[in-house]
Amino acid sequence: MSALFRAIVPFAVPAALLFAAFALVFYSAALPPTLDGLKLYGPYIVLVLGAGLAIAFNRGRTLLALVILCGAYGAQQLWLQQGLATPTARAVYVGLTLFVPLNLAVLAVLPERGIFNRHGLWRLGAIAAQAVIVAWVASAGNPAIVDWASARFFEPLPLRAGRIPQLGIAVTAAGVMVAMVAAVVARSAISAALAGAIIAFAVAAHVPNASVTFSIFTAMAELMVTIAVLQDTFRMAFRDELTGIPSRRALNEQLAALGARYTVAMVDVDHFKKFNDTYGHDLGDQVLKMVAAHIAGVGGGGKAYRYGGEEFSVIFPGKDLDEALPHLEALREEIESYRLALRASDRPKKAKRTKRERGGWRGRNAVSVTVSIGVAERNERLATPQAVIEAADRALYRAKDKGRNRVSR
Ligand code: GH3
Ligand code: MG
Ligand code: MG
Repeated sequence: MSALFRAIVPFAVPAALLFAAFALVFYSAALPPTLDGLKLYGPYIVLVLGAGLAIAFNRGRTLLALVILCGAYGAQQLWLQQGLATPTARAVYVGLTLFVPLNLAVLAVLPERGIFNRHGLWRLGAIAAQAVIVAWVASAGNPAIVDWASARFFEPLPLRAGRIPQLGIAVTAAGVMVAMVAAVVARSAISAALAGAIIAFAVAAHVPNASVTFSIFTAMAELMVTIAVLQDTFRMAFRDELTGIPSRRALNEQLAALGARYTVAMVDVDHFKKFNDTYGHDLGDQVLKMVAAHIAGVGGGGKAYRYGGEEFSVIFPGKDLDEALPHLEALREEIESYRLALRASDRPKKAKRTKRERGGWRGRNAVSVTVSIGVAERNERLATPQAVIEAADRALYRAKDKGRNRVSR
């Protein structure tokens, strides 16, 4: 349930803005005439807002998506208002319906590489090259390419009413899928926004000569990628990048909001320095992800945070120590019995066998780790979150002293 919820969350804003776009178009005639300028200049206004934000946060993909969407709107204003009767208009239209969804989908899977560097320049150059190709096809008056690109490849498709060529529909559908998968896999708001932007652009392109509709839908698409900057920035601030669980900053906010009864556990991976030395930092990272996933799944309403390095915190709001203990004990056992499979390249060279390995503690093709846990609850003596954390830390040291792989209070 919560996994499904997490997968859906990034799509909430694009879905709401799509809905808003339909509502705005539906009621646009009823809007006061003083808003007419807004209807036609919306995409330019959002471009300025969004580009400012994208530059301030160094978000190259957002800036390029804004350029693409606003450029498409500019092209609509220049060439498509009179419909698709002329060869130029048809060439521009076919170019837009192919290249806009294609590029937005590509941006959804590309890594973020910032703006003012050679990556940004290359990406901008690739987009400009496509614009040049469309301009060349349009001005050379070569209808053969346009005819081919807008051909009806698949006759029985019941899409006669639409103007978007079948090739464009195929690119749109594939682009939406690709962007959605990227959004779910990377839990990325910008990829989700790009999926929404492809859909919004398809609606706009469906009515190429209806300027207000085109304007509203492209402006909403721009708004999607702009808001995604804020969502992704928020996520970066409050989620730990490696493990994907909430970060120290989120922990501090949670601590400040706690009531009079809660329990704090500090979890520390045992002998982790040695693990890194034996298996390398990359496998160490993988183990940290695995450990974090287990801690995040702890029962009893415990909330997991990466405190730093190989240390994690679990907060049990409203629970006392005795209520939290069984869940922490279960967590410790779960991590102890979990085996992480090794690829051949991860296996240690023969010289680097550790003592624990020889003791049969690890299998040959799998590794495992243990954790020590210190627990403390709030009471009259430990009245502040800071004091409770320190007490949990002291309990953690006792767990280490007693031989590790245990829960101490
Ligand atoms: P102990 O059982 O006493 O906790 O021993 P330890 O080796 O785990 O303790 P120590 O705090 O000395 O070592 C922590 C190690 O965790 C040091 C560092 O190499 C490793 N570490 C911290 N953060 C990361 C990380 O993000 N990735 C990886 N791979 N290792 C990390
Ligand atoms: Mg440590
Ligand atoms: Mg440790």
